[in-house]
Amino acid sequence: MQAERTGLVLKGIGGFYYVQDGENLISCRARGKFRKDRVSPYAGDHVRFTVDENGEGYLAEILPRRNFLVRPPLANLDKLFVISSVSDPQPSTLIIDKTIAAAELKNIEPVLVFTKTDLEDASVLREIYGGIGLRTYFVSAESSEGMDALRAELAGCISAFTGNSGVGKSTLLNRLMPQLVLETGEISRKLGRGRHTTRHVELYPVENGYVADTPGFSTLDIERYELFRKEELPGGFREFEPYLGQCRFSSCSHTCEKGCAVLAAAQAGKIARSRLESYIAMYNEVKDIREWQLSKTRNV
Ligand SMILES: Nc1nc2c(ncn2[C@@H]2O[C@H](COP(=O)(O)OP(=O)(O)O)[C@@H](O)[C@H]2O)c(=O)[nH]1
Ligand SMILES: [Mg+2]
Ligand SMILES: [Zn+2]
Repeated sequence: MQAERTGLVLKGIGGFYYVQDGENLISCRARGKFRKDRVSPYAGDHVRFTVDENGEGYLAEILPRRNFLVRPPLANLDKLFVISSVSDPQPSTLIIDKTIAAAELKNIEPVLVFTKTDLEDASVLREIYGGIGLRTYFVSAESSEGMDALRAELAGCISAFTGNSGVGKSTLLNRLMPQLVLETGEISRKLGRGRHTTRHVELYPVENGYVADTPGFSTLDIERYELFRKEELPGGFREFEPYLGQCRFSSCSHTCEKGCAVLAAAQAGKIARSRLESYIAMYNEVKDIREWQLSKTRNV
């Protein structure tokens, strides 16, 4: 038995976890201890492991996580790329805003990507998302607009792409990593199995970092598993920050109250109407959530 080493889990399939250790990718089994503790190693986990005399690896411990997502199962993300197409399918600002908020509240930096700019004018989206304090990219795999900037954004980070089926995630990943050949919409339609893609999450090396492909997961999965407390919800909307604490009532929910500085800012055009609408819709969804319902998806 060799000494314990540490490495990064890139994927888990069929009971094996593939751990990057310098140049090597070592397949490891999880010991019974993990099942007993009901923790599963996720892609993105830093783990301690040993390798026996036959070269078989065993996971010994998952090191503390900085953050994690439940669906898709990923740990220690630096950035969550929230991907929507400007058209085909039409974007939903509510889903975009929920996903941004989920990332913010987990201390994962959200990065916005709008794809298929060759299909439709994106000026409305530029107006809404240009002013919220997040890095935003408009890209097209057809015209190659924005591809170099996007590649630079991935450098040195562990990132995940999220977005609904058909927005162009796999197409983007294939373009960003020419050595990769992921199945895209066109091919899966031809094979008639678009809806039956596997659900294994894998980190791929890119630009001195890693990016996760999350086939079979959609932004809706993140939304469903990441519940918020109503008090923390404003933290999911960066552009509200200057106005928080300025409302007449300290208990202001920023949904309807007199003297609300957030509502006044929206009225004055300093906060986009669709962003405020998303906030209010989310507030109404979470205001009756109980503490026990939250505990399952908390980081700590
Ligand atoms: N016009 C246009 N179509 C695109 C672009 N990117 C992807 N597509 C098409 O959109 C469809 C879905 O792409 P895919 O990468 O499979 O989406 P995913 O489900 O998010 O992985 C495919 O038919 C792609 O060819 C783009 O920039 N412009
Ligand atoms: Mg795909
Ligand atoms: Zn208020």
